[in-house]
Amino acid sequence: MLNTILSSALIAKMLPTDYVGFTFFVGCMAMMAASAFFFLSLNQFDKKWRTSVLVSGLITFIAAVHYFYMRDYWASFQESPTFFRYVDWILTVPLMCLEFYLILKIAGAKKSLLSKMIFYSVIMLVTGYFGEAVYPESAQIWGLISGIAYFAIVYEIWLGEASKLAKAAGGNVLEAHKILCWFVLVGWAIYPLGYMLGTEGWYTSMLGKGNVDVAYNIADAINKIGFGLVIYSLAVKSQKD
Ligand SMILES: *C/C=C(C)/C=C/C=C(C)/C=C/C1=C(C)CCCC1(C)C
Repeated sequence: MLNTILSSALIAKMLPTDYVGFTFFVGCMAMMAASAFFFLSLNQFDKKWRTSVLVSGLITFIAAVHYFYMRDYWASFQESPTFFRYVDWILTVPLMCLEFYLILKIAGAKKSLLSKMIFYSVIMLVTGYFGEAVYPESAQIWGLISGIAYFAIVYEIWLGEASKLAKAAGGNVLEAHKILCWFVLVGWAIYPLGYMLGTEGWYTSMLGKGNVDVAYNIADAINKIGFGLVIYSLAVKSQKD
């Protein structure tokens, strides 16, 4: 009786050698701390920048909640929490597109730019989910479609409409936009790498198998918190001028 109660305890056991579980745990704390930081800083900004910093906080907060679920899921089943992972992404990646739109609004960014970027990111994530969770036997095809959508986002911000708006805005906005572009090109590239470690395809003989969750957890910490900090410092700098 006592055993049953204990084994269905609220907190799952974590072994000291469970390094994947460790990255989930650190992920929870980092996302939570970052959210507190962004939310508590809101008062120092005027209306124009408050929304952007608020969105940074929402991104890390949504991730924090998902990390609590994912940490527990991993600890209970020693299995990738793919479903929670993609729910997290489908909520947070569009919010990251919104960040681009919000900072470029002063240069006249239109809603259509936002819709276009959200559209690409939904394609990228839905096809990625199909390859990882629904049709793993054709993971490479789904991964390819997802990768094309990813490059559409990269194109948009580096060379497309978004980059032109950033140049028109100039100053701090242009500088922040450039850093965010690097996040998307380099930081986001960790995700397809993680996907290739966790699925079967032409790349398997080259890369071997690895733990997807470690890759995704590291990428999330870099991209969600780092991205938010770029927005935060843009707001701080712009407020001074
Ligand atoms: C906070 C979460 C972020 C920024 C998640 C980003 C996710 C990606 C850029 C995922 C990309 C993928 C590919 C480009 C191909 C393989 C499938 C995905 C979904 C892992």
